[in-house]
Amino acid sequence: MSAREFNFDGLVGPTHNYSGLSFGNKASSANAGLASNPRAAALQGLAKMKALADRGFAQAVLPPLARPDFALLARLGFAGTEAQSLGRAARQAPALLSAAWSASSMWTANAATVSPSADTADARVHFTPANLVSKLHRSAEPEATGRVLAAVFPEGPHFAHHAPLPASPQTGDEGAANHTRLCPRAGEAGVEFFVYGASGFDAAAPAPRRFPARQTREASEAVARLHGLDPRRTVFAQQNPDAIDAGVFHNDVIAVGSERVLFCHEKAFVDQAAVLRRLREAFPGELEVIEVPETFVSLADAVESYLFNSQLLARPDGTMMLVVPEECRRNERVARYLEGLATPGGTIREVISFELRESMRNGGGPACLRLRVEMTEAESKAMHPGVLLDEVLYGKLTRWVQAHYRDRLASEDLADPALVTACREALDELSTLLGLGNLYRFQR
Ligand code: SUG
Repeated sequence: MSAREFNFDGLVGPTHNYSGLSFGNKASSANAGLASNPRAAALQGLAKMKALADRGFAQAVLPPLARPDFALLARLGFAGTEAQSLGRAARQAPALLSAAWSASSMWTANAATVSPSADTADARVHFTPANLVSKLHRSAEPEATGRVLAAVFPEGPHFAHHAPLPASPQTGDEGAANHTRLCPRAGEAGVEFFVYGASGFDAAAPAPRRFPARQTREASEAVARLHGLDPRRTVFAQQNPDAIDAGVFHNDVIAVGSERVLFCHEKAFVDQAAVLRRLREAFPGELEVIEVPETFVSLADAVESYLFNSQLLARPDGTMMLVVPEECRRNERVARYLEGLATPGGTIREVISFELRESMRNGGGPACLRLRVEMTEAESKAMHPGVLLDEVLYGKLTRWVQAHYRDRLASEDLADPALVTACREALDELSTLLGLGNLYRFQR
């Protein structure tokens, strides 16, 4: 059956800020305390969406979650009026306050794991929101994310929604950032490739020493079971612990795959040759692997440039395009590698870059900002159409950002009740603009 990949980009929320909340994510730590520019961040994300939509790719948008998360603050002992809760948290535990304000839902690659109907036992598209237990600010996302996904993809004959996995470190799940789907062509059955950082139970298994592994093997296996995947076409592999220790906190910082192509660093996986052999055996057809050697691009360069956090997109004529962040042009070795990559007869024919500096400073590149959902025509007709990005929606969202977003946000702003009001007004208008009704709790 024919199908199409849709990219659902997270719209950057009005509270985008740099709070250094993600130990193990080097950009997040390095930029902690910097003033952010939420307006520029949102416009940069929208410009990428628009450019890809203009090139004929199916592009949609997912709304940000409402922040600050007062329920999180209350659970942490900051009760009282909203102003009191903000004030107390600012004085007593600024890191917890930042967590409640984080706009991290923008990185929709972590929203959920999605399996297309061509791979699942009941021929429905399956969604499991990631529990994101590894970081407090991210662990506050899954429930609301599940509501957004259910509003966009109504449960029924086409879409199936699961609850996030139990919120324990042994079942830590980071969603599509640690999951790659490969297939001969959109719509055909493929291989689902799950990459975990450590085992939740096996203390003797290899594990990173410096930075945490966020995804466990047990979580990946649970998602595969829930989605009804065929074990013969499901491959599990462990991420190289040295890569995690070099700052590769998600697999999508070291590998990206699309259709019949896997683009990865040579140090992405434990026992990489065996992993690639298993993938080739499971793949229904000829899998092409572009493996980048350390001598061309070191792990450090991969983390600095986010070369592999690119979007590998199959163009309508079947050739591939790579969407990279501008940082790849700024890194001399990566820029040189990319010059040789796109050739007229080659697999990747074109490389285009985008300025996503605001998101990149928190460790979020082009691939982090999008959740891929492959849908047949019938499935795409069953989804909520209001989030599909066309010229008109792009214009509306751009004007909405310009009207509501600040161009500077610093840590002292997070105690300001006026920012709460401004965010609610913005999101209230957004839910109408996207036709999503009363999506947010504060609207009820
Ligand atoms: O979870 N950064 C995010 C970046 C997520 C990137 N996503 C993928 N690779 N798919 C994270 O570490 C930083 C927030 C702060 O420090 O304020 C943050 O959450």
